[in-house]
Amino acid sequence: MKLLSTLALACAAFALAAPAQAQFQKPEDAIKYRQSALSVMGTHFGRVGAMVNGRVPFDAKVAADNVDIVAAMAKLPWAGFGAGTEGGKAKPEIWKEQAKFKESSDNLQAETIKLVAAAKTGNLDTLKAAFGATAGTCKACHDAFQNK
Ligand code: ASC
Repeated sequence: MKLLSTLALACAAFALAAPAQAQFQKPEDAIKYRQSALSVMGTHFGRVGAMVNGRVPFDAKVAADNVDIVAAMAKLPWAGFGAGTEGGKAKPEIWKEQAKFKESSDNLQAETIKLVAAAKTGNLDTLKAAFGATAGTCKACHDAFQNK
């Protein structure tokens, strides 16, 4: 029993210490994971965009629910860009300019936190401004790090 719990603790410690890419069995799994998170994020950001751009009526509750998902998704893709996971639409610069890439992902996450706060106000103009700022971080990162 003591041996088992020691083993369990050792496994847990290893899992916590393991680098992010070790969470994926194959590079393709990491690529699929980051593309999936970005795709879900884009879907829900797009639903907010439709309201912000007047293509669908503004509904504050729907907007708030969607930006919550955007903010949650914004945390995820980065673990899927570990060493040896080059591919997809990712430019090699991601691995050559890691500090800049990290800064880009941090910018997005910071803006999505503001976006969540903006959606909670229920004010469309406030939401519009935060949506634009968030979209700016998407674009900046795509311009620098995504092959078209
Ligand atoms: C979106 C989406 C993106 C960003 C980007 C902003 O809705 O899917 O990748 O906005 O187009 O420029």
